[in-house]
Amino acid sequence: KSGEGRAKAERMFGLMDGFLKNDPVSLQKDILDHVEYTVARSRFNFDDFEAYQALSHSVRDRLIERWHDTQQYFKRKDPKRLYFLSLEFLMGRSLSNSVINLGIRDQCADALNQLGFEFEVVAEQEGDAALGNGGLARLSACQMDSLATLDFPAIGYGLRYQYGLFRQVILDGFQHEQPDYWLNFGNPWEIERVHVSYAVKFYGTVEEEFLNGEKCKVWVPGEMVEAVAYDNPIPGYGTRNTINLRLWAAKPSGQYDMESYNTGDYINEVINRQRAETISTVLYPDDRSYQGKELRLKQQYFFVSASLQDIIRRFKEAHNNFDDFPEKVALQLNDTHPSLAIAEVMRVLVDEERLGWNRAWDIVCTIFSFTTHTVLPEGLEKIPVDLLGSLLPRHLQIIYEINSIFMDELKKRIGLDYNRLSRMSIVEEGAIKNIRMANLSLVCCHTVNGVSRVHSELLKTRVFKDFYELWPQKFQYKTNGVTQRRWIVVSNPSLCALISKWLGTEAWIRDADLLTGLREYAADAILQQEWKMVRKVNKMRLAEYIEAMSGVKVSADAMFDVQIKRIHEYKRQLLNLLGIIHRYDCIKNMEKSNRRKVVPRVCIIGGKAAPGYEIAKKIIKLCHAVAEKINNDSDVGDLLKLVFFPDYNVSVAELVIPGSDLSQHISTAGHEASGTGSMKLLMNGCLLLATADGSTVEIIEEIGEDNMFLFGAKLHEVSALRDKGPATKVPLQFARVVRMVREGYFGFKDYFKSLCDTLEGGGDFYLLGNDFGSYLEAQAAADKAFVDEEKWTQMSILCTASSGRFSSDRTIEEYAEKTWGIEPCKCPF
Ligand code: F55
Repeated sequence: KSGEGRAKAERMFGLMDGFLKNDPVSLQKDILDHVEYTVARSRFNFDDFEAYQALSHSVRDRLIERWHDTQQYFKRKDPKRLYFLSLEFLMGRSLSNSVINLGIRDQCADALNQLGFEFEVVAEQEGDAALGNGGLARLSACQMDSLATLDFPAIGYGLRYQYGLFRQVILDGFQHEQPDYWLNFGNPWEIERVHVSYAVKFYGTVEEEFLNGEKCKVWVPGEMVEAVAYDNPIPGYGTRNTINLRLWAAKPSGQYDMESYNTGDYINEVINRQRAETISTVLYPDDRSYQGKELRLKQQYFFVSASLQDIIRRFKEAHNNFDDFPEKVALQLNDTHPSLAIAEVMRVLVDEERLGWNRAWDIVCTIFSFTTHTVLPEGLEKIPVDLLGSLLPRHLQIIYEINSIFMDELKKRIGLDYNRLSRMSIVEEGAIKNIRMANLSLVCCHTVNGVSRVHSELLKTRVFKDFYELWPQKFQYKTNGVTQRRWIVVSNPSLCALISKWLGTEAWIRDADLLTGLREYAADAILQQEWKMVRKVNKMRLAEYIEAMSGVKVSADAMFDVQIKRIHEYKRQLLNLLGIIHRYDCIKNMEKSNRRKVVPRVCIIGGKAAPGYEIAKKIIKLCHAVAEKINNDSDVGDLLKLVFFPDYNVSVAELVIPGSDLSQHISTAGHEASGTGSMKLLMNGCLLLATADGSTVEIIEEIGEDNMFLFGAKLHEVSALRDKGPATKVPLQFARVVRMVREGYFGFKDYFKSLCDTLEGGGDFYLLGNDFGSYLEAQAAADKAFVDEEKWTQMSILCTASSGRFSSDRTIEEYAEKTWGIEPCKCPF
C-alpha cells in the first residue's frame, strides 16, 4: 500500500475494537443497541418478535466479520473454487443454526434470559426460508452447511424468490395454496449488494459481423433485466470459515433507453420496466413435471447468466487469460435446471472472449459436473426449441452446433444406428421439437452423479444406458447425506447432549462416523433409560403441538408413526392410509376384550401436493376423511389416531423428527432416487419401515435388516409384476379396504372414485395391492417390537449409532475428491 493508504488503514484499525465479543454481557448490549437503532423500538419495551430481530442482527454482525475474513482469505489464496448452481435451496430458519455453528448458543440464551426472554420462544418467531420444493432443495442446504464446515472454498448461487413454496392451508380436508410472501417481515440473514449487479439479456436476434477480418456472431438482445446480488452467509461449525450463498433478484434495468422515453408514454414505460421484476417473483411448486413455460426458462437463464458474469469477473481479477480457468473453477449443476450454463459459457468464451470454438469447448468439457435426482425418463427436463429460440436465439444456435459435432463423432463411433443416434441426440425431433437438457449435460459434463448406489445402477442400465456405453468413465454416484448439525444439534438438543455425554466428546458433530461409538452401549440399561427419557420428552412436545394444531389429544405412550414428505403416488402415502383403514377395521371387528392387546398408534402424515396434481390432492383429502372417522370413534379411543400435519416444511420437520418412533419410506422399488428424510429420522433414533429403494438399500447395510422393518417387491421384481397385470397375489384385505373407500364409508364417494381407479381394474402401477400383504406383516412386526421396550430402545440407539455414513460431510468429501477436485482452504483465526 502507498504511504497515504497505510496511514488511513492504521487510523481505521485504531478506531476498531477488534472483533465483536461473545460473552453474554456484550451480547446483551448488542441486542439492546439493535432494538433501539435497527428495530427502532424502545429498549424498555419490545416483544418476542422484536427480540428475535435484534438478536438476529447481533448474530448477523458476527457472521459478517467471519464472512469478510473468509472471502479475503479465499481471495488471497486463490484456490480452485466450487460454484454450486441450484434453482432451489430450502434453508428453513437461520437463527438457531447460526448461533450453534458460531458456538455462541448458550451465551445468546443467557443474554436473552437476562433481558427477560427465552431463546426457544424467540427462535420460533422466525419464518422459514422455503426457496425450494423438497428433497433436492433441502439437500442443497445440507451440502452448503457441510461445505462451510469442511472449509471448502465454495459459493452457492441461486434465485431470491419473493414468494417461496406455497403455504398449504387445509379447508374441509382439501389443500389450498396460499402465497408465501416470506420477506414481509424483513430478512436479517441477507445482505443486499446494490453494487454487485449485472445486466441479463433476453430475446432479440443474432447478427453476423466481421471483426478484424473474422466472421463472428453478435447477439442483439431485445430486453435487458438487472440482476442484483443478495448474500446469505453460511457459517461452518467449529471453524471461522463462513461461505456465501449468493441469490439473485431481478430489478428493472438501469440502462434507460432514452428513445422510448422521449417518444413514448413515460408512465407506461416505467410500468413495463417494472415487469422485469417478475422473473424472480415466484418459485415453481411442481417437483415432477416440466412444462415448457417461458417464465421458468427466463428464471433459469437469469440466474445462470448473472452467476457466470460474477464467476468470470472474479476469475479475471486474478488472471489475464483463460488457460487457468479449469484449475480455478468447478461448476456443479444441481440437476439439469441450471444446464443453460453450458451454452452460456460457450457463448461468453466464443463470442465475447473470442477464444475460438475448440478452445472454448475444451474448457467447457473440464469444468462442469452434474447430479441427477430423478429415476424416471419422464422426469427429464425438455425445453421446446421454439421457446428457446425466441428467448435465447444465440444459445439455441450453440446447442445445435454442439449437437451436430456430437452426432458426427457418434456416427464414427457407433455407425449409422439411427434409433440410437436419435435417442442420444440433444434435439428431440417430433411435432414439437425439444432440447433434452439431460443429454446436453451428459455430452458436456465430465461427470454425472447419481444420488445413491441403486440410483446410479438405474442410470447406467436404463435411463442413460446409451451414454453409459459410450462414456462409462463419466458415471459416478455419491450417496446423499444430511447435516447432523441441523438434524441433531439444532433440532434435538437433548439427544445431542446425551450422545456427547456417552461418547465423552462433541467431536461427532464434525465427524459423524464417531457415532458408531454408541454401539457398545446400546444394551446399557442406564443409557437406555436416559435415551427413553429424551425421546419421551420430545414426544410430549410433539403431542402438545398436535393438540394445539388439530384439537386431537394423543398419548405420548403410543407409537408415533410418521410419513413426512411431498405427496406423490410413487411415495405411496395411499398405501399407508389403506394400512390405517385396515388397522381401524380390525379394531372395530375384534372382540372388546382383545382390544387390550392392540399397540396404540398415532399416525402422522405431512406433505404438500403440487397444485396441479389432482391425485395427490385426493390423497390429502382421503387422509382427512379417514382421520375424521377414526378420531371420533369411541370404539377406538387412544388405540388409533390419525393426524395430518398441515404446511409441512423444514421447521415442522425439526419438531416432528425428534418425536418419531417409526417412520415410513415406502416408495415402490425403483422410484425414489435416494430419499433423505429417512437419514434425518435414523439419526434421531427413529426406526424405519421401508422398501428396498434408493438409499434405504445402503441404510440396511449399515444397520442390518434386523434393526428395521423391510417389506415389498424388490427392484428386479417390479417390471415382471407390472407386466403380469392385476396381481393374483393381491390379498382379500386389500380389496376390502379399497371397497370401503369406494363405497363411501368415509364419505366423498364420487370424489374418491378416480383415486380407487388407480388401484383397481388392471391399473395399480405402483403395486400397492401386490405389496399390501407384506406391508401389513412389517407393521405387525413393528407392533411386536414396540412392546418390548428394551429391545426397541436398543434398536433405536443402534439406528443413531449407524447413521454416520449418511452425513452430508461424507457426501461432500467424496464430491470434493472424486468430482470437483477442490481442497479445503481454512481461514486462520
Ligand atoms: C424440483 C423441481 C423440478 Cl422441475 C423437478 C424436481 C424437483 C425436486 O424437488 N426433486 C426432488 O426433490 N428430487 C429428490 O431429490 C432428493 C435429493 O437427491 C432425493 O433424495 C429424492 O429421491 C428425489 O426425489
